[in-house]
Amino acid sequence: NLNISIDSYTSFVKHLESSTRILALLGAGLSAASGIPTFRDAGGFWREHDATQLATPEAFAKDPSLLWQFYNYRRHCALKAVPNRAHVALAKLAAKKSEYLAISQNIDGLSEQAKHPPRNLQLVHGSLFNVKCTNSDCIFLETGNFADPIVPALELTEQYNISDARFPLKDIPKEDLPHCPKCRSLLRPAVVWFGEPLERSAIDRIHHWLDVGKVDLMMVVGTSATVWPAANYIHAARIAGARIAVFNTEKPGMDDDAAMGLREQDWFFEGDAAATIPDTFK
Ligand code: BJW
Repeated sequence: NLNISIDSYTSFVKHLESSTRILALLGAGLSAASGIPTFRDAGGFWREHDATQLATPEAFAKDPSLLWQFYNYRRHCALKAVPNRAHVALAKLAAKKSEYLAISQNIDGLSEQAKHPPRNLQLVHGSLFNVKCTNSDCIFLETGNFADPIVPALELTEQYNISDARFPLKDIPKEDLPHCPKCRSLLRPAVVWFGEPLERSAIDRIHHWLDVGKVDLMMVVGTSATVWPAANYIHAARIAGARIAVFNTEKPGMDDDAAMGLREQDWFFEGDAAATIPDTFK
């Protein structure tokens, strides 16, 4: 039951199939159909907390017990979630088009689970399954830690079922939160919080990709494009000649200054990305 014209869909698929250099910017809406909450709409609250207020170094410094309960819960949900039709279709597109690059703001690991080739997937906000030391003199980083719970104190039980806001959170002593095996300082999720720089290697890789030349198509999937520098890659692709295709449940502002200000030659596909992303690559 989608309000999408066949002509517009056909013209998009034709352009997609003939495109060589395709960039995609992926956001939380891509995983919405897999049951992962987004940040800035109805899903943007965890219990009484605004998720964007929790995603800061200040919130972690103030209350590491709260933050670890938030991230351990999200690890638990992401581990139970299954990639949806859009994750799979994009993974197939990536396997088919060697010059495709997906920039994912998502930390849930669902594109990876859908077998998106790593060579054309660039995470920019880290991963729920990577942890690093909070001590800036220690370089400990662990990738691919899928333990659930990450430490015994965070184990979800019938008595501590924090998916239900009526269950109280715990005040977990620091010594029971995840610790660095090297220096014993607190560990933290290796995600990018507000005010923190993105990994240099991620930025460099995207810039090198953009420097190669013309971009045929920019796909903007399930993101509000309000967070920088990620949102700026839409603009960079436009400057490099790309036509833009937006897949979102809500129409972006038509203001030219907005990251997604759409033009005549662009496409907007309204609805759940899991239903609107074409699955044309077998
Ligand atoms: C569907 C759907 C369905 C729903 N199908 N669609 C003023 C101006 C410009 C910039 C700044 C400024 N003040 C501060 C800044 C910088 C700041 C920033 O951008 N702030 C803005 C909020 C203004 N950026 C930063 O701080 C970044 N770092 C930085 O700039 O460093 C500079 C620096 C250099 C040197 C030294 C020090 C610093 C870092 C940003 C990190 C963002 N991190 C987070 C949290 C990650 C960890 C975690 O998850 O807990 O990343 S915030 C959060 O937002 C998360 C997301 O990846 C990111 C983007 O959100 P996304 O994916 O777009 O989700 P939503 O919810 O916003 O949108 C979902 C969309 O899907 C909606 O449009 C729905 O309609 C749609 N949708 N269901 C299709 N089924």
